[in-house]
Amino acid sequence: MTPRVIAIHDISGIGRCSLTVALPVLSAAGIECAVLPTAVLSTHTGEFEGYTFRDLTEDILPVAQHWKSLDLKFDAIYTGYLGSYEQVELVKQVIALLADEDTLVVVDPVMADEGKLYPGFSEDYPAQMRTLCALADLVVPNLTEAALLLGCDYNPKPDTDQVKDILKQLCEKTGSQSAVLTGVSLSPNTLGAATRNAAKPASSYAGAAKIEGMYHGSGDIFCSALLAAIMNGYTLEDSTKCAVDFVAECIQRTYDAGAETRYGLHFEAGLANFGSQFNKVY
Ligand code: PXL
Repeated sequence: MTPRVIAIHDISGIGRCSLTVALPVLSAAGIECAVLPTAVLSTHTGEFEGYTFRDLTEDILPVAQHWKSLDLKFDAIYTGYLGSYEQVELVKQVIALLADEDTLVVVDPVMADEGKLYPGFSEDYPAQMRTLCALADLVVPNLTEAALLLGCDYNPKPDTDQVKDILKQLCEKTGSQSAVLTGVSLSPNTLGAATRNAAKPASSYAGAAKIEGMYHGSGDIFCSALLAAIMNGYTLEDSTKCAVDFVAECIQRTYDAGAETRYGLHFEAGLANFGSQFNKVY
């Protein structure tokens, strides 16, 4: 059977993030992606002024209840950018309604980068996000989000031991089974992600050649590719490597195009190749 994932994010029409990357990346990997949009925006909220925002909070539970009535099985529930406290509460209810004991719950606690909360999030949002992480099998924060979840200072360049400690604390303090920490640079010329797997609590690291710059939506592409690989039976460590490589390739293509980074990563030309590595023998 084709694995089925619920992706709970906003749709930002321009900017290649959230559902406009989760859907194509998961589909290319042979995964059915059931979308549960939380809001529709004209663009994402970083580096754009005057964007429109249509809130879909009222639709979240009715959509989930309809899916429940169809008696469907969901192999994973994947949450990303959520616009408010209320949406976090509703997503917890969606998980309670639709996840069974085999459903992998993946929380990307999208709220901050480079030491700062994204526009529109209040200082107490991280504590709320932590309550959602408590329901997760896997959390996928960047270094800023990890610091906010743990209530500690943001360190943009942790060393190997500090990375291990952040991962351990993420699992112990949020209650998530496993964690993948993104934006980790363990040597001057690499950037990648570190992993702590509940099944064998040792840390691992995957890096790729670093290109300077802040690329919008790269976290969303990373987490979508990570989940695509996991759903195709890869281990957490191999999935992390696969996602790091895919994001690095997309960043290189975007850089080569000389594109404005707020328009997101040029991932499209790499999708067929990304998908072709999976057997998709469902
Ligand atoms: O890429 C994360 C993201 C998703 N959705 C919206 C955003 C952002 C980051 O800024 O603004 C609407």
